[in-house]
Amino acid sequence: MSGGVGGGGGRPGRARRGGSTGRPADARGAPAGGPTGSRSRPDARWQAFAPGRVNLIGEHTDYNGLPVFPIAIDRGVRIDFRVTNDGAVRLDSPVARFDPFAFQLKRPIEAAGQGDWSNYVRAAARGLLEHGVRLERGIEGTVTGDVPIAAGLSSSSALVVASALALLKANGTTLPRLELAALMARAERFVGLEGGGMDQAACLHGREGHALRIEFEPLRVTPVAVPEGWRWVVASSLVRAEKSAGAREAYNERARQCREALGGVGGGGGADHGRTRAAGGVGARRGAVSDSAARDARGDATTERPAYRDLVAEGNLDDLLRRARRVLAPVLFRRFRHVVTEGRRVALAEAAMRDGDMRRFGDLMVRSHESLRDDYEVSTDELDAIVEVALGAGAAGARLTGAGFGGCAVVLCDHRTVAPVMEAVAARFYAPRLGRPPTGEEMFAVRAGGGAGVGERGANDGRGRVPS
Ligand code: GAF
Repeated sequence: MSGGVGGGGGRPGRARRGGSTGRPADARGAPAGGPTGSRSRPDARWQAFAPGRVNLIGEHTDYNGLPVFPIAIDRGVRIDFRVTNDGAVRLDSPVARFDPFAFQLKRPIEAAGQGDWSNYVRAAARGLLEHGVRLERGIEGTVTGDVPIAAGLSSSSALVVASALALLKANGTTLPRLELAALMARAERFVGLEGGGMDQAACLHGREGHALRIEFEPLRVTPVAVPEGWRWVVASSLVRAEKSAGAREAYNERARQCREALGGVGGGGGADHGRTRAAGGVGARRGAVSDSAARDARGDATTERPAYRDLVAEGNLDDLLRRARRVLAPVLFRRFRHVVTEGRRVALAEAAMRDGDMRRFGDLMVRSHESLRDDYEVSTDELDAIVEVALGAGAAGARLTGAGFGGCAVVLCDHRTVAPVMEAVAARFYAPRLGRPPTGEEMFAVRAGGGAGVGERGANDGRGRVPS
């Protein structure tokens, strides 16, 4: 097992934090105090469920048009709802800090204040309306869930997708999953994060026992069976990574730097160079699921610009990196090196999983973490510490998952090492910080779960999944 993660300062740059408290943010000890718990809603005939995701490898590659490799998890967001005829959306939550809200399904749908949770529901409605979906009936209901929020597990995309499924059901219509994933990825940018398309695609295409290779331009999803006997453990760094707040600026800055680096290496040098092909592979018009369609729609298809995918496909990565080092400023070179090497690691990791070689998979996770820490500068001391403790206790691999800047680490264990690894992380990471063992929302084992769905509440199979 390769080491070298964690420990000591003096490394190039640390991620700016979304706001570290060093302790849980709600009375129940959840890392982020998400819309958890359940509330009886006797008048709600329907339920939409959308899972969170854990990205196994391929971080900050999606908005650069390179593949990712996540799992949907067996935790998610539920909306119990009834259909209304007044064209309004009215939702509440059992969590006190999430105020009830209402808005009309009429364009334009205005944003609420920054950080307001209703913006994710508004984003879904706005995306559907702009896509030409007629939304005449509304929904009234309650949002609950068990995926910690601001934890890098994509609770926000789960809320966007669950909202879209509820609105589609209320209006008696559907969209193909790929199309809906691409649409919701664009729609979620309403909250201001220049995200790629990973989270919404993973949420809609999850398959039990399978990881998902997600490619962009055009959007494609290929399930890959996780070998028997391997488990993923998720451990919160206790640092919130709010997509709608502090982490957003740092994330968007990375996206800008990637475009600039691509322009430099590709020959254009301008900050905007390559933007159209590096924007995450989520189409721009009704029915589109590819960025080529988006380029066509903007009338710029004739300007062929470099894409990370083309550069990586050119062959020798060392040559490419030598060229990049010559033309890029140091910080842009490091961002560039992360993106292209991470793209390569995704392909190697998928091959390792298909070969059943999960030790190799774990090594690649560690390389990914090191690159995110040193080149992309999105890790934190807390994430590094979890990775170091987990590897020291026998985990096959560990890395930060999601955007970073806080959030969670994902740890790969064979079934025999799950317990010792969790014990070590509890003793060496949580005990000194919390003075108590972690709750089941701070550290937990996850399975690769199924995708989002909507149906009658009675059809719920007991784990939140409903027919699509
Ligand atoms: C966030 C974004 F929403 C994703 O699109 C992805 O870029 C991820 O950060 C980093 O890999 O979850």
